[in-house]
Amino acid sequence: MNEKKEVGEKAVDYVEEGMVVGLGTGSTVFYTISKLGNLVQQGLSIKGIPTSKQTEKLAIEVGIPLVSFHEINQIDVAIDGADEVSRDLDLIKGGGGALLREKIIAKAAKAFIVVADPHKMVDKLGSFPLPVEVVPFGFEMTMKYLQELGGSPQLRQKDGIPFRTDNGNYIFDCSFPEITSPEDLEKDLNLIPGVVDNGLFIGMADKVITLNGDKNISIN
Ligand code: ABF
Repeated sequence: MNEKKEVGEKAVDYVEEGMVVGLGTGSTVFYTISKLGNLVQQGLSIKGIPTSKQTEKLAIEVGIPLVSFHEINQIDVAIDGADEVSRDLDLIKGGGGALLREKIIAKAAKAFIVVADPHKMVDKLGSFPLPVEVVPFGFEMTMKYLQELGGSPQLRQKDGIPFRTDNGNYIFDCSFPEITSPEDLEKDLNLIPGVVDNGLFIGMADKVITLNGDKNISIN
């Protein structure tokens, strides 16, 4: 079985009858959502709240009933992928461009479970360029402020034009020579006018499902 499928499907063990489930975005949680769809067909009653339009479409395809924030008081569990996972279970997310909705949903969830193939596990965050979502207005200035924080921002492009998130914003993929304090960097970035949010998820993950050196499921 492929690694993403193995860890993605394992996450359904944490979903119980009647739960509201935050549905992440990406190629690993794809398997979680697909398996949840099978379980729904077999009679499991859950409601999903998607982190992106792409996931909304997938959830509808596999038959998971969806809800919006105005219909719920809380999310029982959110399940999502990551681009990097540190030993402290801090994360870089946003490679797929859905970081803002992912963070809103992870924050609102009683439990936040990350599904990550073993290549995502790192000693220290920062090899993966940090995605930073910015409003288009004045993005040239926002870029300068990102540089002043030590970053090398690249405006994400798709088909030769700036990539737009589901919220209509741009993404800077921002390399830092070293991320010494992810907590401080997350806050400093979000203090820049024009920055909507960034892909550092610090102290948010309750559990990470991955594979260990022997390629067995490992729950951290
Ligand atoms: C998502 O998972 C995003 O934040 C991230 O970009 C993506 C990457 O993971 P995968 O390898 O599962 O596609 O949550």
